[in-house]
Amino acid sequence: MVRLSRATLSRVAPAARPLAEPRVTGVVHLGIGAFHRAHQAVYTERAMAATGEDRWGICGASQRSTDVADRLRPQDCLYGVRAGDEVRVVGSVREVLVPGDDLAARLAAPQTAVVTLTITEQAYRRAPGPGATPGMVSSASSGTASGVASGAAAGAIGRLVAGLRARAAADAGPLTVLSCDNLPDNGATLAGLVAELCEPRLLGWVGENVSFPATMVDRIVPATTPADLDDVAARLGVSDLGAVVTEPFAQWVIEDRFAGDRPAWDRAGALLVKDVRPYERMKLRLLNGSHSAIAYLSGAEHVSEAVGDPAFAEYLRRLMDDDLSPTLDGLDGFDLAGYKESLLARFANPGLRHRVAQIAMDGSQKLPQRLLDPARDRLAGGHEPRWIALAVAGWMRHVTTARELHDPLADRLRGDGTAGPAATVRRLLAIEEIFGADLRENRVFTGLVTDCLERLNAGGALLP
Ligand code: CS2
Repeated sequence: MVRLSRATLSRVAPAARPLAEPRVTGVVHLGIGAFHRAHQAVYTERAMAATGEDRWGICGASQRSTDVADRLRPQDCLYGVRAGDEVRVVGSVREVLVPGDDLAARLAAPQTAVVTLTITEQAYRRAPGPGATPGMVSSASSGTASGVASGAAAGAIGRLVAGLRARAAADAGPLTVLSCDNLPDNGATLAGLVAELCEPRLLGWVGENVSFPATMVDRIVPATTPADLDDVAARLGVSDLGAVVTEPFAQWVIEDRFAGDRPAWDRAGALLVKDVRPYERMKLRLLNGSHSAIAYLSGAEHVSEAVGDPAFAEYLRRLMDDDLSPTLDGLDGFDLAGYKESLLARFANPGLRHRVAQIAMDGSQKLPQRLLDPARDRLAGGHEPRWIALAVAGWMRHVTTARELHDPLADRLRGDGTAGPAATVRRLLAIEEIFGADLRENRVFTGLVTDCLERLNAGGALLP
């Protein structure tokens, strides 16, 4: 089968061809994985289609490997997105960079007006130290230079700062930097980490020229499998090694605080608002929190199988209703009950082969904002967040028993496998980078998690 490219596009059904053919690169994206290709790249293409603009092509950079470049470059950066039964070739990506390419030059180009990032939670990690704070990310912006993140400095955020330095030197104009990672206050968090890596002069320039709006992004995008590639090829009539498979649903809420020009994402369905926080909390806690609970408790291989089990679906309802929803505010007039039902329906989508192992990765970086912050809120109100405690105990069982543990803190999490539940809970709750200094002191929380871990180890049912 011939490979997808501009030259072979004529073989693709007209309705499945790109909506736009940008001639200028206006957006640089750091972390061009499947999620970006199925989310921001799609919004950006639709925005261009809605306005007829052709200056919002995307230059996507990979953080570590050449895999995406190897797949997309031979295809002129075209790739298919299948959502439900619909497949369409997306045309917004113009270039893919690999580590070592001159990303700073792209960030310094005057036509670049926006930088988006999907670099995953762990790229925002701060090194433990005097400036590091419990729950790391949520208060990163209030840290001091002594807490500069080793990961952030060496990784994507360091590369972003190098690009800002080049842009300042070129006097190339204002820039908006949009974190699209699943973190609370992702804009301010990123701004704080950037500030820690800037010398005073650069910091002054950033303060005047760069904004870091908060965003909430949502679309379930499982890692692409060989079977997905075969399926998309059969539907498109050309082979496509860059294809992604996702759900029909997509949501993007963006704080309306741009430093300069931007694609008309509002014309593509994105919501531009004054305050993202209510949406962001709702999504991080209800969707991502449930996802993590599924990953550590269900025992299923795929999310859809987990929620197909009525007892497990009932557990998720209680988790959302009793422990997570009461911690949300600012959603007056919003149909929260409908949102929760729609989450269960999205999770149940049998067309999405979403492996729970994918969600289970990097739990140490996900737990704080998804489950521990709401647990704190409930504890502070005198409540017992027992469904959250169960998910946390599930995570503890996972990190102490998993054959392969994919987590930046793996070495500290594993343990020797001989400790009983109480000792395991004590040892893990002492890791301040995850649990802060407060949760281990909280008798209610410690008791709940210990009970739950005992119950899980004994093979007990999730619901009493
Ligand atoms: C998931 C998210 O892998 C995970 O941790 O919870 O990637 C989730 O699918 C997305 O945030 C959905 O928007």
